[in-house]
Amino acid sequence: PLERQWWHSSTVYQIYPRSFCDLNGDGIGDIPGIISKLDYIASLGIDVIWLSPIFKSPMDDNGYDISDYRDIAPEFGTLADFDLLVAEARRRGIGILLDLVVNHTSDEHPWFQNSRASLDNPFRDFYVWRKPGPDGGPPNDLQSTFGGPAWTLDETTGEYYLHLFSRRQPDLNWENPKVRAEVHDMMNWWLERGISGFRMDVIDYIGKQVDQGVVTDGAHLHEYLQAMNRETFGGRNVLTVGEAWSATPASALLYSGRERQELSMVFQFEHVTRQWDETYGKWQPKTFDLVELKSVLSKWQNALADDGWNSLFWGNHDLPRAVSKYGDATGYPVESAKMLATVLHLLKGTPFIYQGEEIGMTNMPFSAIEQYRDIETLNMYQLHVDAGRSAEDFIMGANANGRDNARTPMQWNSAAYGGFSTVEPWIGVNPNYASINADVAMSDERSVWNHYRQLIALRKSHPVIVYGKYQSWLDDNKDVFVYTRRQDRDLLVVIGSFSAHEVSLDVPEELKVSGNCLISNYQPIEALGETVVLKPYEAFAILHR
Ligand code: TEU
Ligand code: CA
Repeated sequence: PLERQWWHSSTVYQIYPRSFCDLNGDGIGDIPGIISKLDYIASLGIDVIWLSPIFKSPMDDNGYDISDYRDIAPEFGTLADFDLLVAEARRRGIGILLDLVVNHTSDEHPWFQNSRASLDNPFRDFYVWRKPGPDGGPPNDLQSTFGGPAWTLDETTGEYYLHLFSRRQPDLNWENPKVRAEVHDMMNWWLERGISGFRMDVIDYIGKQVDQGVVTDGAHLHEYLQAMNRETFGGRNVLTVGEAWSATPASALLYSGRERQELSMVFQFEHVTRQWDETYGKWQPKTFDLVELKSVLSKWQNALADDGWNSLFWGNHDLPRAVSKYGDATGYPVESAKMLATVLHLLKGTPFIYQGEEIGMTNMPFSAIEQYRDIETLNMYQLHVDAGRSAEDFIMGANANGRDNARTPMQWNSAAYGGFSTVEPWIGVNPNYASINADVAMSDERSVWNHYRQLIALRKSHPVIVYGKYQSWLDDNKDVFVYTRRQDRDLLVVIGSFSAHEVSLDVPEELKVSGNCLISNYQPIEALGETVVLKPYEAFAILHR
């Protein structure tokens, strides 16, 4: 039987602190800025905030390279600011998730400074060191996600160290029980400060078996997660979500199965990677295919129907803006953003909203590589150009799928820099800030923001949305997503058109029902007959009892 958890009916809001709100006028978002926007977040109905990393860091990867796990990056504020944020959020019924980045640290972390100092330093085995290969080169051909070999030679000791991300993000050696103990200790230190859980960065990597070339789903991965659960958050009623790009429905059940004592849920990315080119990955976007997207979403809904739990998201700080990726940011920005919200938030699972998604923020039309900030984009640009690919082609790919699309400053109002800061921010502001911003959104009851607010409230008032059995319909229809949720006498029919044209839909016999229209992005529809003609990106949900 499914034991009910508080986070089953919660909605999580992800903040990328660097780009959320700058209160001290240095062009970089900060914690006092977040505190100043808690009423905005609370009025949306949010239950939990996930903060991308706020810890001390040289910011090589904007904080995903941590040099001190127990202090706040000065550009974001102080520990006192953080404690105030936790208290002020709790006062509004909002919990704080921290981003646990423990597959690797920054190369400026004292552990690594020690580890690289000498072969016999006590911290040597906190990281993954190997002798050069027979040709004097890297020990094996593991590659970094950010381009190039995953090994860098350290002159001092003449050995290579592993970094599956940037060379300034050395991988911790999780086979070392001292590493695991230090991580557990640090996690408890933060749990004692009143946080509500963790988002766990590339957690599928921590069981890596380097000499076998195994990076994800290593032999000890779930053993480490069960130990982490036992030693830290297990006894507390907190939320844990593991980022696992490698997750499959089968492995997701290992991470989030109710009897597993591991995590609450994982972020899986199959709906993202299916849209990537086999050779160039995300830098060569494929044309959008709704039938494929629906089949992936249905697969995951069905796989975790009776055990485990899904996370639901379109975007995050690594992904392009939802309305640009899956909707129609030029033709029907408001209708398609609302449609995307509707079809995602009425699925079974916990929805995650990425900052700005709730006001329909769009991708950023950068035209030159100099405007980009993301280390992944800059590294891959260099590799593509060195390999003879045209800069224009790469920029087109970065415009479509680059991570900086999600990292332009949050748009608060029509003042300079979108009200994010009083000075030129660390990255360009989207030129559409005067029309797409929180002020405009909150004052317009037909706004994307209000549509999200309604969806978040619906989840709290209708158990069929939280626990209803999912069934997809018309799977081969290339324009429309149709699914139902069923619980006791409640039948929820959800329909969303992904087309910019009018679409006539033949309604399946079982769905010819009438009821209460819970939400719609045009006029409410209360009954379904033989056919229904859907306007561009029309979406609605009918609750039939
Ligand atoms: O991302 C994991 C990760 O692999 C992504 O970088 C993804 O593969 C890539 O963006 C797709 O092109 C996590 C964090 O979310 C990301 O921001 C960090 O850069 C990365 O780990 C390293 O900590
Ligand atoms: Ca600031």
